[in-house]
Amino acid sequence: MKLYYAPGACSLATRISLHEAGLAAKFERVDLKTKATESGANYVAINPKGSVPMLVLDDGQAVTENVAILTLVADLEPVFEPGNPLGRIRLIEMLSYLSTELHAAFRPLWHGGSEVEKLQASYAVAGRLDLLAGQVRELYLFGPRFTVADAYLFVMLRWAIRAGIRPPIELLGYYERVESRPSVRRALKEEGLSVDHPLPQTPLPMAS
Ligand SMILES: N[C@@H](CCC(=O)N[C@@H](CS)C(=O)NCC(=O)O)C(=O)O
Repeated sequence: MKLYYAPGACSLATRISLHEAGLAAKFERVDLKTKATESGANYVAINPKGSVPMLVLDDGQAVTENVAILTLVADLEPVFEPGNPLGRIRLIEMLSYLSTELHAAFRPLWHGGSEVEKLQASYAVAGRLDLLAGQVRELYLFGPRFTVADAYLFVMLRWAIRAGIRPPIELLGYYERVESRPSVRRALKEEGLSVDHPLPQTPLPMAS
């Protein structure tokens, strides 16, 4: 397998999940601005969407979209499946929320939104993190088992911290718990990312 990624981007969730699953893969960095890969290829010619992640399977089939890729990795490693009757469906439900509601809420922060749009986005992210904080059961989103959804939420929390959005208190311990997993440490190191992110103390300004 080969994962096309950008350091610290949402593709980090796939790298963490591959490591958790013990699945070997090659990794090719993509410059999201120039769309050049580290081997000098034009990424848009490889993936017309131009976004990461993209996972190329050993038979050459390419899979895009976080929800599909993370579900695929979970299918390859059954330990990821939440241990409840609707396990796989609950996992897809959570991945979909993370993708369409939380991940999407960040966009104005990264893509040149106005100050008002950025503040609105910060509140949207904070609200969605609050909702998710209520879903952490025991250690992780689905109880004692770490799943691909935790890998995705970890990356979103990392972004929130970088953007100065204070995560709900319940998610601070969760963040540190996930960050201390060997798969996560390894993935951060491989992407040249710091493990110690200071947690912001300043609340968001009041919305007008
Ligand atoms: N719909 C895609 C979106 C992935 C996405 O937003 N990737 C970002 C990095 S986190 C990206 O590649 N942005 C650059 C671009 O889309 O040109 C998915 O869920 O996988």
